[in-house]
Amino acid sequence: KGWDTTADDVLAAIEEARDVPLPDGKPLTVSEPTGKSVTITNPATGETIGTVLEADEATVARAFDDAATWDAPASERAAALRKAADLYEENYGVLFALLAREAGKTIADAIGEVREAVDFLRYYAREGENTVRAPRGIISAISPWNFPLAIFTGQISAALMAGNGVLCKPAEQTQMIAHKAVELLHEAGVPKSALQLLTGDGPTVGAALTADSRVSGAVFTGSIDTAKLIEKSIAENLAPGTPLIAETGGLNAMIVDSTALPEQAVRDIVASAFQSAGQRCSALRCLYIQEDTAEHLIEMIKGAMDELAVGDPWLFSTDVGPVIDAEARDGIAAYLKEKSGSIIHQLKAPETGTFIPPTMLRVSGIDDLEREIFGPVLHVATYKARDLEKVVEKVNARGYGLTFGLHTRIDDRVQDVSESIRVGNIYVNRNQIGAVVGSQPFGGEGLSGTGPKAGGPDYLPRFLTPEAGQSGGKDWT
Ligand code: TXE
Repeated sequence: KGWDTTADDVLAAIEEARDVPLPDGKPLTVSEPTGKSVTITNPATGETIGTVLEADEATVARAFDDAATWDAPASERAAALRKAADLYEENYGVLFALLAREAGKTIADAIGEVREAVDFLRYYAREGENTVRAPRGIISAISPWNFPLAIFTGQISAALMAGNGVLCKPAEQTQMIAHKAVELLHEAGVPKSALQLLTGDGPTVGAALTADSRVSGAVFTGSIDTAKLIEKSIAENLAPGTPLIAETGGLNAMIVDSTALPEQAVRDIVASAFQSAGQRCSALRCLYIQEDTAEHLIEMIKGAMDELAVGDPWLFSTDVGPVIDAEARDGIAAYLKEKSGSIIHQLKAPETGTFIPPTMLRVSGIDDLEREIFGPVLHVATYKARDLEKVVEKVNARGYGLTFGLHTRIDDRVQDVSESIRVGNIYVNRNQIGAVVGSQPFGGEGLSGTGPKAGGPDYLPRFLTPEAGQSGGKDWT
């Protein structure tokens, strides 16, 4: 409880979880679900690890009929979410196993992810405990595969704590883990009518969840293209002003000037680019190094990359696991083939499973990145000291605004760059990695999302009806 668990406990749980049978998934709806069965594959091995019943349109329609807001006092809702946090912790072995086998997460990433999910539950329980404002109604929550437990739990726990009824749809690749999470939330006391899980695909279930006039708000994390589709569907089908919280991708940059401490910068560069196999929306995509120290730093990055162990996510020694599926692998591999002339360092990766070897490419700048490559691929550019402002302008001009990293020992530079860069999260002399629930809320600007930042004080209130005098949710987009 509360993570006073010892390392020995964790090791024992991981050992036990190695062979734990994984639960099959299905919609967890009030009415009996119907649909078709699909198999789920372990990305590291290609083996089938379970089956999931995916909802059809009729199941989604019945879920809307059965959906209800959670009309218990806020203190009762908070108690249930805290109980769910305890249950997540008690079940961490099976959650690790699901994260490793269904999502290809390394053990270190799985541990971090369970912690983050637990933090979300406790954080929103506390944030919403004293609220008196009314919920919006029924919220659709659509989540991605890259944080299949943490983002999924963060979205639904905030909406639930505000008293809404929630219909949630996980990504196709990670439906079993969502199933386990919702089972635990129901066991903790969240009513089935207030939280229904609709396993299924984007075009069927996702689209239905954002086109029904009974939806009062939606929350989404995923690709920009899907965010645009959802925005369009909401505008066409739902009441004017229906809010959408969208968190999409980024083309995240980092600047390392020649006053930076090289060992620290290199450690942070490698973590920011390759942790979670580069499949974090916060991940470093384009590194700018000041020209006079660039060659030395690039050699150091190569050395640090060589230390990365790529392979079986279940081994404690593994740093980089597979990417999520064959489609992702083939897309990234085709990109690397096209850019093969620019590759300056590349590791080896296992032949079986959907692996991409960590790779470093030389580019002239962020302009060379056509789109977000969601994998362990780092682009490196150099800049002259006098061009620092131009680099910042170029990064801003790309229109994404999620994360940005800066390594320098000049205080004025920290201030100048922080003031001019337009992103949601800035990381100075540290790794450029994600959120810390409660203390480092996370979210982007521009093409990266609509805000508000998850894990911060503005997030949960957006699931409540606006206070008197506020316009009906216009402040959302
Ligand atoms: O995303 P999708 P995909 C980025 C990343 C990645 C790319 C594609 O660049 O390579 O997106 O990933 C649901 N109506 N990120 O294809 O399709 C879908 O079922 C409603 C960044 O996996 O956007 C899933 O639950 N919903 C990222 C969710 O949308 C629909 C995380 C996300 O899938 C739908 C993931 C529709 N018409 C991908 N179509 C981040 N920001 O962290 C699909 N979905």
